[in-house]
Amino acid sequence: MPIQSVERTAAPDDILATLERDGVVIIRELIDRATMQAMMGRVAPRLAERKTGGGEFFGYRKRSIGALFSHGPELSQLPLNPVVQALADKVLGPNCNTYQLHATGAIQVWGGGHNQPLHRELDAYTPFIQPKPDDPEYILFFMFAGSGFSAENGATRLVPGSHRWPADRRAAEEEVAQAVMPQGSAVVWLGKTLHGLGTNTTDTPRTGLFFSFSVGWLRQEENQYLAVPVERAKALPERLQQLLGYQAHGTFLGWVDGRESELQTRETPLEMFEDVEGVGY
Ligand SMILES: O=C(O)CCC(=O)C(=O)O
Ligand SMILES: [Fe+2]
Repeated sequence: MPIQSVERTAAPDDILATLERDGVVIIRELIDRATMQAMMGRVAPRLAERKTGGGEFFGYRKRSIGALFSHGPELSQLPLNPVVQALADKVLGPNCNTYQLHATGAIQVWGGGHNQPLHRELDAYTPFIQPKPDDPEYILFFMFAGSGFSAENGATRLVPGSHRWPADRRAAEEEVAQAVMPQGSAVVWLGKTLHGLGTNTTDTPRTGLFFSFSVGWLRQEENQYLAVPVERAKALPERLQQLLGYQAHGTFLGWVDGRESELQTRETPLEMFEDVEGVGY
């Protein structure tokens, strides 16, 4: 089954319906090309400093960087995009008080490697969390096409419908589809959807800019406080600071001893602290 794609002007509820049905959806040209070129201008030099490698799991021909939002102000637009926020609100909102950035970066696939083994974002919690078809969603992943993604250059391979599979079901090759999409588009998938990077058989690299969100009570995959320390985070938009984790989840997760710092959220959690006795304030 091919991956369904929608226009960026599609209603978020329609995008959500496809995402919930298939576990994956492509939003075509969500970011315009000029903006994506500006973002690429920030990340491409950083990727160029990295060695090509990644071992067996990444097919030996990968270059990557993390801490995506510390590489330039343009990049902040990605997680703050209204369509991105609407989807995250709908998918993760019911399962937490606040969701957070989980992992961020850019990943480049060069020619000559092999397909990455299919895996799930949720696998980072193995063996403590097993993917179960009816569990709530804990993770939502966005991969933006920094270059065009084609079948030949290693577009992400995904298995539509696999978010509803038992953990041990293996995908047959004919169940795998590729996220072929023009530059600036985004492929969005759920934490339980099987996926992996594809093989690049061309002589130009494929580049993706990615970030995921997780429910705010789960340990973040990338340590956001070290990736974007307070001094750097201060320069970012307030909503992005919150998404990085500079906010509490409800009253009891993420508090800091008596410090109502600039970077703790100014909204509900701090007000709630004033009403709660015995939590260090
Ligand atoms: O770059 C891609 O297409 C997917 C990468 C991926 O799934 C991973 O690195 O875990
Ligand atoms: Fe992955």
